[in-house]
Amino acid sequence: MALRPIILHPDPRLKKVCPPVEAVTDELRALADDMLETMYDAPGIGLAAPQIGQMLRLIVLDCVKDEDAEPRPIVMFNPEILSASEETGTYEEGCLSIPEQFAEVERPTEVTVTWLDRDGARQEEHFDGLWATCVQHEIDHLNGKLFIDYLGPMKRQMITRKMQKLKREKARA
Ligand code: K1U
Ligand code: ZN
Repeated sequence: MALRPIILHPDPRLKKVCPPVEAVTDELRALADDMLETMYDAPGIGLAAPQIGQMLRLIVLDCVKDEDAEPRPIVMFNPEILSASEETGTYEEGCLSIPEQFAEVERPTEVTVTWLDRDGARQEEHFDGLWATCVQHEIDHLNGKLFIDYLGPMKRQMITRKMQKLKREKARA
């Protein structure tokens, strides 16, 4: 297993729609393991393949925040939202590709998602709370959408400018 560098916004790879995975192979299972390791190391509660420059529909998540509770890593190939609640809620979201920036985003509070698991078997599950927010955030990454795309143009531009500055500073260091 290996840690993968996380791509920072702005980057054209974070704006692309990713194609589906055709088959779940050993190589893709190894990639998913690297993504989980990278997510836990960050630390984060989710990670999408394009965030490490892999342009395919793969996300990982584990929204168990209590350090004393059992972790619940989930690997989803080709995840799809089957239904979303009419009820919406706001959560202050962050993103590993936009470090130290947070903003309230409104999304459905509950979603039902289907995906292929690491054995290539079809799964379906209903998510609420932070799990629902996180899985929607990660699926957005597969469609080239970032949480800042839900904000007004002024806020989005302010965050993008901060990130451009951060990337310039990192490139000089
Ligand atoms: O996709 C990503 O960039 C990961 C992102 C997921 C996410 C966070 C908040 C709302 C929706 C989706 C993160 O994990 S940011 C880091 C974070 O939220 C966190 C880190 C450590 C402990 C708890 C949360
Ligand atoms: Zn993100």
